[in-house]
Amino acid sequence: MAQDMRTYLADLEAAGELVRVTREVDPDLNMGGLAFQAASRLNKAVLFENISGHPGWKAASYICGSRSKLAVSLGTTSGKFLQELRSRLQKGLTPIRMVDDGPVKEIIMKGSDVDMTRIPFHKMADADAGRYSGSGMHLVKDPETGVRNISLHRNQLQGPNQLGILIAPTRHLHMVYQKYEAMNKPMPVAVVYGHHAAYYLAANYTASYDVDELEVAGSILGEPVEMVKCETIDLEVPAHAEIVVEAEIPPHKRIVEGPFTEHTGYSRAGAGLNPYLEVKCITMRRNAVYYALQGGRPIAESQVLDGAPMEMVLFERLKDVGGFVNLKDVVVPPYVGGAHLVIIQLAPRVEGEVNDVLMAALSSQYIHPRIVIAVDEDVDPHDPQQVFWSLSTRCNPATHTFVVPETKGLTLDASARLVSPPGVFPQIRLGSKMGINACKPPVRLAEEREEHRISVPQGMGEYRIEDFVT
Ligand SMILES: Cc1cc2nc3c(=O)[nH]c(=O)nc-3n(C[C@H](O)[C@H](O)[C@H](O)COP(=O)(O)O)c2cc1C
Ligand SMILES: [Mn+2]
Repeated sequence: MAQDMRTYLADLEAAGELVRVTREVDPDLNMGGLAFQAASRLNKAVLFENISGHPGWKAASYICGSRSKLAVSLGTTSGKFLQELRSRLQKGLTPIRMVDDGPVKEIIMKGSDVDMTRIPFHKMADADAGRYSGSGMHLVKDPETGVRNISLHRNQLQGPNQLGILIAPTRHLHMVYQKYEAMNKPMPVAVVYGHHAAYYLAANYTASYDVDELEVAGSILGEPVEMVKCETIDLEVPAHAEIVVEAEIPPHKRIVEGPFTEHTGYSRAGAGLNPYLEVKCITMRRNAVYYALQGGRPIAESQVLDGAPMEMVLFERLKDVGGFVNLKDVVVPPYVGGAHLVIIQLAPRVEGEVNDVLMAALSSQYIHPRIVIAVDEDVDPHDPQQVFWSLSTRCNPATHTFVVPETKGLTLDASARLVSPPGVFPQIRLGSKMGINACKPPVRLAEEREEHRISVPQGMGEYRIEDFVT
């Protein structure tokens, strides 16, 4: 049986990771805040079953909102999640399978029937311009090679058949759009709202430009993705998606989009004149469940979704720097906002090795990381307290840090200087990078390394306070 959003929701519920809300909620007033509380206070995903103004609709939030939930999607545990993801991807790509029909065609709306306002997009934060979606996987094809790409982009509800979009420069979608703009042709795009988490992991995995990310999705799913032809544009879409929106992005046309609260917690960066989608057709399942992904800090689903593939890709890259690195872990902390800060754990072997690894972490296919902290094998990179302790006791700022000025900045990084005209697409920022070595001296310098051994309170491990308290 094809794995889809419904099988994933059932698996989450069985694992105790999902709560249901039957009381009426309102997409403009409280859906965002309630979803956020379900995640932050209950650590649960939530299924809203009664949405004001949207009879018959259900919407799910935070289904990819923590490592333990993503682990459910791969049938594993949080601790084994990255290993499982890596082993599924190491099996290679899984070609798609074309089918003639699928559940996503149960309802088809074209022409004057198209009405995006029927889908319960919601206002996520106080600063937002209105209702948004963060769960749309944008599927496009390179006009020259036909290679498919999927990536998540925010969509502003701008009218019954118009959606705003933010396309950060250097994204694969931007490369494809630039090719269409050069031909002065509209870019066909199919947006998938709601599917199994494996699709979302594939959409956030930055594969090489020449890799079809639906074949990546198949490998993560462990079964070929079944695809059906679109009704109005020359693309194929996953047959078991909840909702598919068929659209075109016209060339060289812009409209004001935003503000919208991003994973940084800020809303202005990225907003301004941006491209938009003209919706041609909506196809969906009967009783479609909308994925009301919630943006903003401190637990942005985007941070969890972006973070997991990033940790895996960076681990693969860093372990081979200079031939071999005694690399223990790579952590994109879910609490920092925007994956701009990454912590790596290693036992350096020789002098200089840490800086080589830091540089590689700062210049991968991901542009997000701009501060990377290296800690040693006796410091838990998941524990902020231990990382801070390591920074304060092992990092001599004059000799253990470096800054690279003038590097590519992320569009959403408000701290990076905007070098293109304000509010004009594409927004180009100039940032910088910092590497911080909070490791012990390398293994080669045994004496100096020993000087940094962490002392243990006397008798720990042999005596238990419980046995002494009367
Ligand atoms: C929830 C979520 C929302 C996102 N929104 C945007 C967005 O609005 N614009 C953008 O350029 N990238 C956005 N991203 C990041 C890209 O989707 C992501 O980096 C993706 O891997 C890029 O695909 P590519 O490597 O094929 O270019 C978002 C990511 C997540 C998880
Ligand atoms: Mn891509």
